[in-house]
Amino acid sequence: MIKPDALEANNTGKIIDMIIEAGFSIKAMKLTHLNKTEAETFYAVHSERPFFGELVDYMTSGPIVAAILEKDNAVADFRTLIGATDPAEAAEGTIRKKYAESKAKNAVHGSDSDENAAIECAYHFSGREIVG
Ligand code: IDP
Ligand code: MG
Repeated sequence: MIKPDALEANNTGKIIDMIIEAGFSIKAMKLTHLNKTEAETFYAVHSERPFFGELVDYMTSGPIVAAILEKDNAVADFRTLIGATDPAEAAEGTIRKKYAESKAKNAVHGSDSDENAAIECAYHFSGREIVG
């Protein structure tokens, strides 16, 4: 996902360019606006964390772009491309180093495992058959 802060700052196109330049192919993409229930469901794994309310408020504060990306070693390579959760700790040249506002408003989401990627893809694009 490209998160609300990045859309608000008009960084969507630059972030998509970086994703394509890094060798990912876009298999599906949409602009959407999560409601509270959707954000709570998507981030249910974090429901006990102290920042959960802040995270849900932020993720519902504006539109997002959801995408399904394909690449060999996609999960690990995408996390390398986006950088650490906190932009202050993200490596130079990463998406979060360039475009994240803060540890909370950090421009992009990446799945943390192949299993969760499949769940998250289905969450955003349910009913759509993902080929290849
Ligand atoms: P990740 O996005 O790098 O995988 P996670 O630890 O899975 O990081 O956290 C999910 C999201 O929750 C982060 O991307 C960020 O938006 C938010 N978040 C994580 N830690 C904090 C925090 O300490 N304060 C506020 N928001 C946070
Ligand atoms: Mg995570």
